[in-house]
Amino acid sequence: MNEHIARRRFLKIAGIGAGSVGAAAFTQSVAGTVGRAAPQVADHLMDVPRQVNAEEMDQQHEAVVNTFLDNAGKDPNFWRPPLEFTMDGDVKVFELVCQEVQWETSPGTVFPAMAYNGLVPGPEIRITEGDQVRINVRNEMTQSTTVHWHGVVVPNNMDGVGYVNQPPIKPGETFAYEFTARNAGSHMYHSHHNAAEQVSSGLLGAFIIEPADKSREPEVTAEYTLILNDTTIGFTINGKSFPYTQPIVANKGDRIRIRYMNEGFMIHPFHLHGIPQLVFAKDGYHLPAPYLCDTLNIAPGERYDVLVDCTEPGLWAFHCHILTHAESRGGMFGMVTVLVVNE
Ligand SMILES: [Cu+2]
Repeated sequence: MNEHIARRRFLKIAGIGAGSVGAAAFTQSVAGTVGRAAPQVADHLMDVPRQVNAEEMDQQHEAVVNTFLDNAGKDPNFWRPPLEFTMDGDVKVFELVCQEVQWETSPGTVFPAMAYNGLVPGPEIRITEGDQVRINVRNEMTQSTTVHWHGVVVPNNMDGVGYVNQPPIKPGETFAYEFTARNAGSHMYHSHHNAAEQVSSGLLGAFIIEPADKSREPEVTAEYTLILNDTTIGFTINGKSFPYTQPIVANKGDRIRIRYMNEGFMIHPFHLHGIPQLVFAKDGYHLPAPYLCDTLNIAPGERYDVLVDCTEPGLWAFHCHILTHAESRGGMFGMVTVLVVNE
């Protein structure tokens, strides 16, 4: 890319704000082919025939990047706003509804999916250590489900494994999960009934418990949660595949926090170009010795918290480094986004 084009692209998304909050209820527009089967890696590798010439291949790669730039800032739910709650005495009450939906991951690619409150992943639930919570889970799907609070210390009968801790929540039923938040950190919630199908189809979300003592938290300009998923609806970050992922937009001098969560079946080594990542917590627990890296391997079920000091201006690719999760002959796809550092 020559300098002129690079500058134009940089300006195109410079100035887009950090993760939007307070967005209204999300309505997923279904523009493409409904019910398309999950694309295999081989399909992606072959989506540009081998006989195309270099110019045609390059045009397709450029078009995908341009779609990403054009879509920047246009998905207010990509960085999930925290779920609203009501108070019942001292208890914070959240409502989750499980539904079968059609979910578009990238332009024209729509999958049959499962959603909490219409979103894949579900809404972020964010509370504080010591909070008493009740989460009412209503099942409007055609199969039973449960919810497991992954990483969260809960009473045994609230752990959400079908027939181990509770009978499954049958279609049409509601189950109330109640507990007090005891361990701060970056946690998750997901189905634990027919979970291989239900979690990979979208029944997953971030469950963040902020520490009661805020002095334990690093000071940051902004924070972003990247939930990784694979298999049933393809390689996704927060339910979207490149070019429908969103960039992280920061200013030079900012310090940002990224919470990684892997809800997929595969390991995803996340590589940030240009700037190292300081890993300071694993599975919600602070590390005794934080460490720097440029590629962080995230296994299924794991969460990592990292800090990025945005010292280097420009557009920095940020992607899974298993390259079949990120790029094909047709251009970048799947687990790819960009960190934009404005001068
Ligand atoms: Cu990957």
